[in-house]
Amino acid sequence: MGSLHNLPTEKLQALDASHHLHPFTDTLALNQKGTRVITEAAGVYLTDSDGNRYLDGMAGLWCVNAGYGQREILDAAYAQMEQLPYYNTFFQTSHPPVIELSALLAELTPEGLNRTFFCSSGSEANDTVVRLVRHYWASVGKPQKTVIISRENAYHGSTMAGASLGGMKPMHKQGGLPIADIEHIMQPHWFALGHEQSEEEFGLRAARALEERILELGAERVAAFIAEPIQGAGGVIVPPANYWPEIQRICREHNVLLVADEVICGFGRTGKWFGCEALDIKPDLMSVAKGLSSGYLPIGGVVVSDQFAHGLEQGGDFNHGYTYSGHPACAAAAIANLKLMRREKIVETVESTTAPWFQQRLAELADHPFVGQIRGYGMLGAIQLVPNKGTNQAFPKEGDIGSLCRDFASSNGLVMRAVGDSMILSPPLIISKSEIDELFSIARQAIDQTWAHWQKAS
Ligand code: PXG
Repeated sequence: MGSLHNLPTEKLQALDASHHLHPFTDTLALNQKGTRVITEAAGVYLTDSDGNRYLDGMAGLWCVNAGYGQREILDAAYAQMEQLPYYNTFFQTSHPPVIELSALLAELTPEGLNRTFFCSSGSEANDTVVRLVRHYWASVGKPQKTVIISRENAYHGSTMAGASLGGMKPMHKQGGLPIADIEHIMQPHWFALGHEQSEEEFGLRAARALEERILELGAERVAAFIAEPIQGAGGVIVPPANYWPEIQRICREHNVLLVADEVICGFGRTGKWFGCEALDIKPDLMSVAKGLSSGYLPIGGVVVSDQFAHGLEQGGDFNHGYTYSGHPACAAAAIANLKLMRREKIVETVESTTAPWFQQRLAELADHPFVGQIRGYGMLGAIQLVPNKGTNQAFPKEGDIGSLCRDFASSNGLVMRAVGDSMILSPPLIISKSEIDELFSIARQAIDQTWAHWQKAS
């Protein structure tokens, strides 16, 4: 434990303000307000440096699937660090944890996806995807297939390639992105974009945008389509039921690889091990991270199909890799996490018991006068706040109301994320039914408070 652990909150905040640059943050604004300093966690609860307790409705950043304080994950990482804290997987070497994890993933991932390239995060996984798919097509004699199609409002990470694949305009603006040969099509967000059409008509329209772009570019130039089965950071956007089957058909017909970004959907979040299984998608590649180790140590990877791996083998050296590809302690934590999830039947419990309860409690918020739409799947939920119920009209300044609701929630003891004016939930998968009740009672209270504030102000 660090030596600063017992400092008072103001001292920690002052040091943080002086020396720490935070991700996705307006530094001046944050430093005026001061950070919330989280000091410990157990199960689904966090504690801050003032002793306040919060139900973590976001599982950290959509990652602590097994919940906090799982002793066997800690023990596995510690034991591995004692035996072999680091060795690389370059230059014809390997080590037992990375071998075991690769084999375990092959057991858990959908049929035909049996090999994994390791890295340390979801962003690195998606950078690896870009290099892998371009090298694959060059290896099988189609080097002109370089374009990767993604979607507006997708999130695929913060590295240059990850942010380029992502469809977040404010990210593209900072740093001259996207990099070359990345294209974006519309997202399947019915509430925001297709409200005047039926959900089915809109689902087809959103999927056909992919076909139109492939035809515009020429299929001989298109390497892959990448998408999250359900968009997470974009606002928990569950596509219409006919979207994915149509995407699948289009990729097959035009010989375009299908990459599922499972960084959020993977490892039980949807009630199946992978979002692909829940939505019946057959990807050629899957990016994974977050829930792979339940966030205990940083690890990610790209899992590829046998057919893809065989193609790649035709291309000789793949000139790509990270010092920490398959890091032994991170691999050991991931193995322990996956074994725990499998033994405790955490994914099965989500599917049969806790996710249905979570979705039922979430759906009850639909009749709140401040709620315009409920989106949800498995242990993912979004509560879309609107000024005029029955319309998809936005608030005058996007995000202010969402942030206010988030702040009310945290004052009441719940971490709930705001994406614009959608309130987002993605709790640890070990959450119990009574903890789900507690979560929704605080969420409703926060929405009531935000609504009261809005009515007074307008
Ligand atoms: N793909 C998806 C689908 C993600 O959600 C990444 C890739 C990148 O993973 P890394 O490990 O490089 O962060 C993510 C990450 C948020 C939030 O505020 C979401 C993510 C990360 C940080 C914040 O919702 N998702």
